[in-house]
Formats: sequence, C-alpha cells, structure tokens
Amino acid sequence: MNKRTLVKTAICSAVLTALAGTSSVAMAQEAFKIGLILPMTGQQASTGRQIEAAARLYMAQNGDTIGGRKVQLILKDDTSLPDVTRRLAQELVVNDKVDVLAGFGITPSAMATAPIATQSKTPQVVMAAATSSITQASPYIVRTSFTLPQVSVALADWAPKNGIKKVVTLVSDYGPGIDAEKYFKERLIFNGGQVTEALRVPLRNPDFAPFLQKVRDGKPDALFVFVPSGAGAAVMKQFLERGMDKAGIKLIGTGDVTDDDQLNDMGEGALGVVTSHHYSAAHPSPANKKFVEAFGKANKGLRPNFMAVGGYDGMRVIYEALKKTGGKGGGDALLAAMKGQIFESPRGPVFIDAQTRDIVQNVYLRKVEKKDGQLYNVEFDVIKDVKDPGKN
Ligand code: VNL
Repeated sequence: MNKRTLVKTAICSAVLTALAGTSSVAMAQEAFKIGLILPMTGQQASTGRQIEAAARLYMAQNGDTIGGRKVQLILKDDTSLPDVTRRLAQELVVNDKVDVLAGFGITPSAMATAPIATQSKTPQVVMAAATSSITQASPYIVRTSFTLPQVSVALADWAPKNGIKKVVTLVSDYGPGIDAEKYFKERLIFNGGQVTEALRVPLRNPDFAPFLQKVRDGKPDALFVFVPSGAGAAVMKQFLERGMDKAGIKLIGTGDVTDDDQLNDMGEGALGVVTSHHYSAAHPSPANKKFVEAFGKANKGLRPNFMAVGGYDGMRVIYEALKKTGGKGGGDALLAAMKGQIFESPRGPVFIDAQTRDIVQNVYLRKVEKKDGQLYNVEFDVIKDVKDPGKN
C-alpha cells in the first residue's frame, strides 16, 4: 500500500464510521409518527377541529416522549372526501413511514383506508366514524368513537315507555344513518311501537325542509333523527320553524343531533329534546370536569363534543400501546397492546373489546336543559357497558 492509498483508506473508514454513527443515532431518535387524517375544511370541519384540539390537549398533558421515543403528530386534511383520505393514508405510510394512522371523520373515509392498514400492517385508530361494520373492514382497525346501533337501541327502549309509539325516522343516507334507522326500528317494533315512515336525506348539502313537511302531515308522536355531527343545528332550526313541536311532534334522536359543539347556539327551542349517546359535556364525573375545563382553556372556551372525546381516548390508546412496547412500536405489537385496554374516559368507564376491536361503553339518556345559563345534554339514565349490537 502506498502512502496515498493509505490516506484514502483512512479517510474512507473515518467517513464510514461517522456515517454509521449518525445513522444509528438517527435510528434511536426516529420519531414515533401518528398520521392524523381529519376533515379540517368542508362540511365536516367541526369534527376535524374538535379531534385535532383533543389530540393536542392529550399530548400537552402527557408529554411527547414515550419510552424514549419522541411522538410526532402529522395532521392531514382530507376535506371528508374518501378518495383524498385514501391517497393521504398511502402517502403517510409509504413516504412518512407513520407508525399509526388515526382520525377518520366519516365512514367512507375510514372504509377507504382499511385496505392500506391491512396491507401495511399499520394500526388504524378510528376516532369519529361510527358505522357498525367499520371494524370488520380490517383486522388493524381499533375504534374509540361509538357505533350507531350501540346508541340507537336505548332510545327505542325509552320511547314507548314515554308515550311515543308512532315514529317517523329521518336519517342521513349512508352507513351510520342506515344503521341508526335499522336498529332503532327493530327495537321499537319489538317494544310494541311502529315506524310509520323511514326517510333518508343525502349526506352532502341536505335540505331538510321537504322531508319535514312530509313528517308534519303524517303527525307521528315523534321524529327520530340521525344526522352527522355538524348538521344538527340545521335540523333543529327547520323543525322549529315549521312549528313541528307545536303540532305535538317530539324530536328525538342520537346525540349527534344535539351535538355539544352546536347545542348552546340552538336556542330555547331545543329544551326538552331527548337523545341517547355515549358522551355529554355535562357528564358529572371529576375526570370529565377536568377534561372540559382543560379543553376550554386550551381552545378559547370551546366546549368539547363526542368527537373530541373519541380523539382524546384514541391518543390514550396509542400512547399506552407504545408504552407497552417500551417505545419500540411495530404494527402487530401495537395492535396487540391496544386490544383489551380498560380505562376511565371523560365519558365514563370504557373497554376496547379484544375480539371486535370496538369500544364497549355506557350509553346515556339525556334531556336538553338549561344549566348556569347554558344548554346542556343532561344525563338522566344509563345503560352500562353496551357492546355494539351490530356484531355477535
Ligand atoms: C359518522 C357518524 C360521522 C356519526 C359523524 O359526524 C357522526 C360517520 C361527522 O360514521 O360518518 O356524528
């Protein structure tokens, strides 16, 4: 070896050592990435805003380093168009190499992502979408929101005991609406009631007026409504404008209609509306009081709704899973650590069923009342530990 080669070799190996050094340091510090896909603009923007705020609150309260791993949130706006969700999920998995996919404001977005979760073995934490069948679309899906069958049945048990026998149903014409219609109706009939008409409105830009006119003419005891979060105020306004309440028709529905994000602006006409759901900002537990207060403080007084709680608990499920793997992660290990988690949510005690990967939780009957000058869904009854009746 001449001197020149020797020098070259020395330089080369020094460079190689340095490179190896940096890459192993980089590996150890590689962030744990959560790809959060939400509708931040468009018709479902309030859902995106609520979940993002809740996810950031969870991180602010619990730190951003778990098991020595820095946690990084990568937020993407899918504008609630499922083709966009699919493309974003693909990019997050392939380019950003995310460890977990999360969010999913509406059912079609969750469904569009399911094959990507399965193929890449990436856990997909569904924080909002609520059609029963979603968790069956991929073994990598875990849900922290709720299902429409889960919350609809309780109301169909309550109604006939409270003078409501003849009901017209009005739902958004897609997965969760069809679930709500079916499970409410089956249970109501079982309880001796009847659904005299089942109306479906389009998800995009719905006009409730012609449907409500039809309901008024039919004079049922009550109108049962499911519309997605963010659309409830429009239903309430048109219901009151048409004097349906004065015509003796009661408005009932799942809690999506008296959504805490909008309820306080719905006006006194909303007083007395009975709904069934898994979360109310007025849930009287110390854990919820703390949550509502911290959420409001961090977001200019914004009241958290059920979407926020789905996002907050979803982050909890991800954090605890990462902890359990000692910061290592890995799709299958994370998934295993997500299954079976039991904890106290702001909504009450919850449990991620290891078999179905769906959330088991209390369902509450609530009535809109005024408390401290504000409108709230005040809980007056509870059905404990309800599993999704859509699966057996
Ligand atoms: C869904 C279900 C979306 C319930 C919602 O709000 C909701 C869904 C955006 O599965 O698409 O309140």
